[in-house]
Amino acid sequence: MTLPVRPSPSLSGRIHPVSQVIDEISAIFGDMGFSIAEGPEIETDYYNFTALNFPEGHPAREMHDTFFFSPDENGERKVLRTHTSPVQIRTMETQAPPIRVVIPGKTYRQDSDATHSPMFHQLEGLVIDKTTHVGHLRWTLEEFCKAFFEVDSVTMRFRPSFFPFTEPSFEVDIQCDRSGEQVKFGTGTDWMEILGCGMVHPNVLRHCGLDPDVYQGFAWGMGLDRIAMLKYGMPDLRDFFAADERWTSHYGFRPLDIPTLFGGLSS
Ligand code: 2U9
Repeated sequence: MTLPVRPSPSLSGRIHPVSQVIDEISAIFGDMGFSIAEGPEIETDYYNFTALNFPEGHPAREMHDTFFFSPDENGERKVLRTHTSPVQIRTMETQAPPIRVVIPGKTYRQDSDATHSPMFHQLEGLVIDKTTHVGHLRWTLEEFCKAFFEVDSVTMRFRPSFFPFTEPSFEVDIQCDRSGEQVKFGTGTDWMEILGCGMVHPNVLRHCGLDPDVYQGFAWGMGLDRIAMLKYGMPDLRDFFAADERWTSHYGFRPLDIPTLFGGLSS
C-alpha cells in the first residue's frame, strides 16, 4: 500500500524521433489527400532495380551498396531493398491512376559512419495522373516543407540531377540560417539539401503497364533519419539505434501527443 504508484506506460514510454517524423509527415500528406503504402523489405532484383530503369550491369546498381542474399534454387538473388521505390512499382501495378501515395520505411545499404547507418529510413512519394507536371511537384514539396518545418514561407532551390527512375531529376535545397547552434528554416542565406525528386521516367511507367503518352507523374525521396536530426537537433545518427533509454527519454516524444495539423505537429 505504501509503495509509490508506477507511472503508466502512456506517461513514461517514448516515441522514437523517426516514428515521430513519420507520423508528422503522414499527417501533412494525409491532409493533401495522399494514402500510405507499404511493401516487403526483402525484394527481387526486378522490383528494386530493373522496373526502376536501372539497366543490367549499370554502375548505378553498385552506387546503392546493395546487400545481396545467396541465390535461391532458381538462381534468383534477392536483395534488402536499397530504397522504398519498389513499393511505388507495386502500387502502380495494382492501383489505377490517379495515384497519390507516400511510403515510409526501412531501407538498407552497406554504409556505416556518423551520418550513415546500414539500416536507415526513407520516405518516398508518388503522384500519377493525366496532367501532372513539374509545377505540381514544386507546389507539393513547398507546402510540405512549410508544414514540416513549421514556418510561414520557405525558399527552395531545384538543382538538375540524375536518377535512373526520373527525368528530369532534381536535388532540392532549402534556404536556412546556420549561424546559430541549431539550423533555422524560413530565414537566412545558407542552403541545405533535403530531398531528391523528378518526373517519373517513361520507361518506369511502361514497366507498370501505364502509357506514358496518357499518364505522367512525379516522385520524390528523402532520408528520414537525417531530416529528424535536422529538425530535432540530434548530433549523431548512431545513437538512433543504440536503444539507450537515456537518449530516448531525452529525444523521444510522448505517446499521446499525436501529431496533427490542427493540434500542432511537434508541440
Ligand atoms: C518510382 C519512380 C520514381 C523516388 C526518388 C529520389 C529522387 C531521391 C534519395 C533522397 C535521399 C534517397 O534517402 S536518400 O539517399 N532519393 O533523391 N527518390 S526521386 O523516385 C521514384 C520512385 C519510384 C516508381
